[in-house]
Formats: sequence, structure tokens, C-alpha cells
Amino acid sequence: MIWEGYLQPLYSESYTFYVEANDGVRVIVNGQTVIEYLVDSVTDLDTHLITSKTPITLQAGELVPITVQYYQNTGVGMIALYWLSASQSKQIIPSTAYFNQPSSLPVTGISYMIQAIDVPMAPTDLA
Ligand SMILES: [Ca+2]
Repeated sequence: MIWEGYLQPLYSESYTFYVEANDGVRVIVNGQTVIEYLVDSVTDLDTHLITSKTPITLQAGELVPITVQYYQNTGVGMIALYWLSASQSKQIIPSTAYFNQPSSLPVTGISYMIQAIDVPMAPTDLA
């Protein structure tokens, strides 16, 4: 699954990104891969909490392209994306900071935390 869009930070500061995921994830901000952990989680109860290797400097109010690539293998699937800077407390990035297009209004009405549980297949032969 791939999400593509734009982020609008509040501060002209160096940002660190965090992803909590089950299973694998890659995050690209402004063309720079900041998180890459394409690894299955060990169990359904386990999530990876990955911190970006290198902080990335963003400008207040300027839209920066972001791509999140995610895959779910088996069992539970979830992903949450966080950010942190000197003035920005660590939080799940709110929908008001996401834009579909550089000139559009913020994305609204969409949850950016996804949790899904595999539904076992029903037996097909009950004879
Ligand atoms: Ca999983």
C-alpha cells in the first residue's frame, strides 16, 4: 500500500520521524528515505517502532512531498506515523498537516491510523 501526498509543518526546524508498524514500512520525505524497515513483525502483538536515521529540515508552512510505503503480511496490520521537532511535541501527524495536492485544502475526514485483522477464510466444503 502506498500513500503519496504532502506534509505542512508548523515550524522551520529539524524534524525526526517515527513509524510504528506491523509489518514493513518505508517513509520518504522530500525525496529522502528517512525510514526503511521492510521486515515482518514477529508476532501479531509486536510492532516495530522505527526512528528516522537522519533528521530532515523542514520550513514552516511549506508543503513537502511525503510517500509512505507499507505492507502487511499476516495477522494484525497497523501503521502510525509520528513527528517531532524542537517546538513540535511528538505526536501522530494530524490530518490537518496532510495535503493531496500542493494547492488544495488539508485532507480531512480520514483516519491516519489503520488497524486491520485478518479474517479467517470460511470453510468452503462443509459436506
Ligand atoms: Ca502483520
